[in-house]
Amino acid sequence: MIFSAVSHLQTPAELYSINKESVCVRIKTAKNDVLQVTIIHGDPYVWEQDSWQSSEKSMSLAGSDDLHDYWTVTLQLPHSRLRYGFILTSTDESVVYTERGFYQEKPKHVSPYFCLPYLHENEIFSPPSWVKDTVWYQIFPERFSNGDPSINPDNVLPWGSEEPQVDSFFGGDLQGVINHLDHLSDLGINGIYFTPIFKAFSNHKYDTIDYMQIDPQFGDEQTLIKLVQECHKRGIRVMLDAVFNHSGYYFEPFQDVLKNGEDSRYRDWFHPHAYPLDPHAQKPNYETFAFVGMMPKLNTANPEVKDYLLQVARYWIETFDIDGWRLDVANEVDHDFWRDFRRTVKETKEDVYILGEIWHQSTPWLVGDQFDAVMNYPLTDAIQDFVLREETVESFTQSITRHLFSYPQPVNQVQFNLLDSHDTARVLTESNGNKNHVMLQYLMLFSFPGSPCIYYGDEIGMAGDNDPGCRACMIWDQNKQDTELFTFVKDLIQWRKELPTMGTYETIQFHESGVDDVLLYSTYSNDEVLLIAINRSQTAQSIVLPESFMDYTLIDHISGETLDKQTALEISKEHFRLVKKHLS
Ligand code: ARE
Repeated sequence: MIFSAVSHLQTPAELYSINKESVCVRIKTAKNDVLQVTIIHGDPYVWEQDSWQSSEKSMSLAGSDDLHDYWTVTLQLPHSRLRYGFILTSTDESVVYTERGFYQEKPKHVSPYFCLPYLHENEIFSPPSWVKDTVWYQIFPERFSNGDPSINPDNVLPWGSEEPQVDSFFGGDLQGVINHLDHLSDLGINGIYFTPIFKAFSNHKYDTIDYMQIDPQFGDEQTLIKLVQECHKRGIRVMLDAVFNHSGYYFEPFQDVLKNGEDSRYRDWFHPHAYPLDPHAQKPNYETFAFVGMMPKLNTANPEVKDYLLQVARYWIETFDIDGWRLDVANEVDHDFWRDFRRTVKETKEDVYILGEIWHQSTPWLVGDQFDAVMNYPLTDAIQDFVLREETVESFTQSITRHLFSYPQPVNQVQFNLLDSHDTARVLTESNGNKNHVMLQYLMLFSFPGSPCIYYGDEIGMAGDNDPGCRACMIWDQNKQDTELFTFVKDLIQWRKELPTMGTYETIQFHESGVDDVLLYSTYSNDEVLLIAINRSQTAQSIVLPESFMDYTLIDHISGETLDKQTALEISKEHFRLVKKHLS
């Protein structure tokens, strides 16, 4: 047995509570090295004479990546506490693995075993329950629709008249969103993520001037109240974008420091290195977002700054009843600030969704005291690597397994999943215009755990290179919209609502398809099972069904066709199959 690969460090992904009465325990071993893992478990205080009383339960092999097998088990905890260890069995030996290393026999005393001292309800990761049933739509307000020309910015361009530049203005506003809510309802989305709407200098509004005012080019407080009301009437939740890592250049406190230098009462709201501040230097003499002098980094550890920003966070919830905050550059703000942010926001409205913008592995922010989720760009990359970049099925399943097992399943189920955004090229452009590949990516996005997001215009086939190309005006001329793609995305959203095995399931299992270009996986929710086959190739493929699906009546979810105990599955070129196991 390869002892060095055996690992259980009680990380959040290896020991997490599902509710007050049960926990999930995971352990990883070298790939194909261990035949069986059994967990030894019991209440730390149940002894007889000097011997700890424990039980044993088999663990399941839940997945494998290129290096490890992942074993998992769920335990019920009568008294919210637990001691546990593992019996590892390979072909030629069996050992006991505990917090103090390996033993040949089960230690009689409780002290070497791993310990979960007490499971506190207020320490259980508990995202808002509505998120896993939400399909998001991201709107860049300046480019969705111009509903009120009376508030156009001075240098506004005719709608869609030219490719967007970094400083273009086309007059998109909140009234324009209200005017098109039926398009969103028809699509079936039930959440909108708005990039910033507060008063700022640029067209993207990430350079805030006033955190307490809606940008006049987008509308006023009454318009936002009406927008949120109209969304809520349609069962659509509303999430705004909080830019707390930095302010804009024209933010009054920063202007004061520019003017008064170290005599300014706001100098500790920022991170100056020298005076006078020089915003136009190649590398400014104060902390900024990236090296952008127009985006001075806020000192969120300063109690005055924290109080101010927490007041902002509370104000937009209390006044406009918003349902979520997306947190810009979230990984560069201190954890202590985010802990206080969560307390403040959840006190104001307990089921607000807190979404951090982090592009990498984010466990330190997802342990229940800060964010509910992050923007799941690693999933975006994995999906594109398989569909667009010829990554092998084996390599894809290994990387996605590693990613999914790096988080507790409750975290995976509320991650914000996306194919693109205002910070990336659009999915159709990334797919070199291949609409079938776009559809396959959307199917994967909608069939993995998490809450999927559609970037405005993708549903009608808009293309666009990376920022600013991906921020073109929404196309409202139906003759220029890809209605076939719209219908497909609409169907996907409907299937997701119909099938608990799309997105909100407990487990996912990958199968050998036997064909290099076909990805085959199944998802399990209670007693429902869904098999998903994705063929990225230019030719129709026939795959042998997994053993566990043979001798069963299967139903094609799209055609309704009954597949009577057959052993193979046909998949058209660049297409997919959704097949349900008929268990009754
Ligand atoms: C402007 C230009 C860009 C240029 C950039 C250089 O438009 O073409 O590349 O300046 O700094 C906002 C505007 C942008 C603007 C930017 C700076 O929307 O148009 O770009 O301000 O003025 C990293 C961060 C991530 C950040 C991206 C942009 O981790 O937080 O960079 N995203 C947020 C917002 C942006 C916003 C800002 C931050 C600033 O979503 O819209 O930009 O408030 C890899 C890395 C990521 C990196 C990512 C993208 O994957 O892992 O860390 O994200 O690439 O670069």
